[in-house]
Amino acid sequence: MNISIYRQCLSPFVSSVILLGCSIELFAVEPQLIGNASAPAGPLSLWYRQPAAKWTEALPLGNGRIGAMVFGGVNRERLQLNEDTLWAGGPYDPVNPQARTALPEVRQLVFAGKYRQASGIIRQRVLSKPIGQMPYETAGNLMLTFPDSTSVGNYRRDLNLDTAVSTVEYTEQGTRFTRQVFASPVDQVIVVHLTADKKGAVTFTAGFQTPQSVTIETESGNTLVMTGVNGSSQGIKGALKFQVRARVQADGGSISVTSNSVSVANADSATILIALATSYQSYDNVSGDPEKIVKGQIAAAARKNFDKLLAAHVKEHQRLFRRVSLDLGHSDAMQLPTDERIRNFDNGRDPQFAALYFQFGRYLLISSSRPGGQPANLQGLWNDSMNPPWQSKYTININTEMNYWPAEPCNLAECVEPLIAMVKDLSRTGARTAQEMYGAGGWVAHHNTDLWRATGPIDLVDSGMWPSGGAWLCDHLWDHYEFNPDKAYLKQVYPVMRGAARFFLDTLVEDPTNHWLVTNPSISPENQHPFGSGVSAGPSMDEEILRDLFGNTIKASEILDTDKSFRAQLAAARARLAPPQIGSAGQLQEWLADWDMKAPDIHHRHVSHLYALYPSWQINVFDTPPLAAAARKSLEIRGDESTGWATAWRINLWDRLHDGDHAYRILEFLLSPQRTYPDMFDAHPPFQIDGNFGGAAGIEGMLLQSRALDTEGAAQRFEIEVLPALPSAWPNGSVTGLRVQGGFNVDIVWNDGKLKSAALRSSVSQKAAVRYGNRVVEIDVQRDRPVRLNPELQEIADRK
Ligand code: FUC
Repeated sequence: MNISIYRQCLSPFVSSVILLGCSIELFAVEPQLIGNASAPAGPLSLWYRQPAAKWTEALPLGNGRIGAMVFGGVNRERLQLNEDTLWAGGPYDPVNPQARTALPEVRQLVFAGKYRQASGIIRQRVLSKPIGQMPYETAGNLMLTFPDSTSVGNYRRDLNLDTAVSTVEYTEQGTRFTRQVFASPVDQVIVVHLTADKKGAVTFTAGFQTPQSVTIETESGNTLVMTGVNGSSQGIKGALKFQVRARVQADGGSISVTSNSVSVANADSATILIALATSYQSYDNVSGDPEKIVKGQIAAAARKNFDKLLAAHVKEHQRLFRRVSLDLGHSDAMQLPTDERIRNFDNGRDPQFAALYFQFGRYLLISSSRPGGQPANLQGLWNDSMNPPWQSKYTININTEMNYWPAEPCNLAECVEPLIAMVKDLSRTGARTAQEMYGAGGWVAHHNTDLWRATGPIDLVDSGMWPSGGAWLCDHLWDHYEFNPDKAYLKQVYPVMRGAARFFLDTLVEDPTNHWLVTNPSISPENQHPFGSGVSAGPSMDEEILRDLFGNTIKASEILDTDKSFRAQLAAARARLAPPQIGSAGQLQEWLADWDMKAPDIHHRHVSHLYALYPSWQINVFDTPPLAAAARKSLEIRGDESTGWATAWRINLWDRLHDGDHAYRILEFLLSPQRTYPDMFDAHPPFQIDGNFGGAAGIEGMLLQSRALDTEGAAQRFEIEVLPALPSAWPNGSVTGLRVQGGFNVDIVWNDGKLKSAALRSSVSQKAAVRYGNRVVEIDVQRDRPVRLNPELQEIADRK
């Protein structure tokens, strides 16, 4: 720890700090809380009768780019701050130049069954340098210190998902204090508004505190300024400048400053505007001017009053959030604080809590992934550490994909834009990796990436040596087209899909036993087979991902009417991929050979080979019943309870098998204190946001699913299934505004566990097959004219 960091940790606002590693858990003395505050109005709030004692009790706010975790302390408020480009390091290229000669040797060893030896060579000569990627970092905290109170009444803090505002309220000696906080996507500032119901009652001191290496000063008699350089990691020097500014405004009373604090005394109300920026422009350009950016943002926001800032923020949030409503039933449990509802969810008497969890997932995506920003990372946007678990990076062997599972069906297509932008970046950095490591064309990304779009294999052989991360991400480029058909968009991303496919045409090799085309070397993400390693050729997941990548790229080229000969090459290679196989236990095989039951961990959290069942449709109950039965067997062998994200994946898989009650039992575990923290963040454990998103997708998949049917050439046809896996726990309910492939909007109402009505809307005239139970009906949907269907799937007359 250098001296400047040491100094910032000893700011006057910290009553106690652990100096080793500069941890900033605070032991502020909080007052006694008296009285039982009641639930806030409206069903879509998280709320508590006490401040957050831990980070996973604090409430997340974000505008897709900057965010805060609000603790809600009475004597001391902590707003933990993030900016989505504040990562360690700078532009770097991790490719190991020795890989090019090592890989042919590895391939031979794998085909000869010498897996341990192959692993040894990969470890020494193939893995990247450095062997890890860069961590996402906290910016630090804005601390607000209030005059000490010894007891307060009617304390409540909440997060309203419908307005994206967090509020803290309490009464002290007859005065009611209120604090509102939000992160505005319109004005690009975090706004804190402090009021009291008596004049002259607002008094506090604001100061920054951070584990970053920074200088802190005050400016213009009302503004705190923190300026710094990001951390270095694994020999990659910090190359980003950043600045955080907090401007304090007061109505009435007075403002004073010291060299590192701003104080407000006896004001009627106060507003703090917080802006954060770094010099990051792109993965290879760090020449931005953060000071200019934050100064401009604060100056523009300061020209608006609080009500205007709030109104613009709420309007923009609701534009996205209100597209979908979900009603799963109401009960008295809705009056309880959120932490109690998590403890009680498995008593089956709180159906609205599942709807709240679903909407919290949508809220988190809106708050952590907006156009122009970075995609949601392992913790979305929120992180209080300089080296968080798994560096809070982008793990693309499941976690990043899962973050975006709810996006399209839950009507948040815009939120996918940062992911699409990242995949475009990866197609550039990954082209270098393809060429230098493999001597191949196209592009490749292994199991992880970071802000700098590193694409080489990292960490351990059994996680890193996996070439299919970029290929899986391409599913999301294609899904975005299918859910929002727009040829101009498809034209833009087609070269990226083509490049991903090109890499595999250049690197697939023939498996000597069956003559299938397989990846080699590869792994089945993070699972070991029985021969002391994870390294193998053609693990099922790779073959499944490539079947989709090649199939989708062929379809895209047909729709765009381009690339005929490349399309023919893809079709020929696709026909030679290894087919799914059923093993001796009746399970879907995870590897080319029937190794599953002899693997060291048959309950492994990853269920990679079940990719074919979800998110893919290659295996499904309609077209491939024996394979669906084998996938079911594999799921039963793996078991229901796992880490947060792995539990959420299992819910989606049981949805696809049409077993809503089984999916629901797993949902009960996901929403229990074992997998859900008091602030409803998902517990891997530790906190990882993928489980929140996978859980939201799992709830959606109980109500609605859609798939592309096999069609020739450029034609496309979709089947929309309503209530495919409705659990008996939710006999009555309704949902509006969900989306399916083809670009339809769907509303559903059900009663006594049965469909009452379904409504379809589309912005273009088209046909769709609609399925409910065993009935499938072809429906003609005219542009912008909703079609309502009864339980027999007959049109209800009035076509307004
Ligand atoms: C994958 C998983 C781990 C964890 C990590 C971030 O490697 O296997 O469980 O979620 O990503």
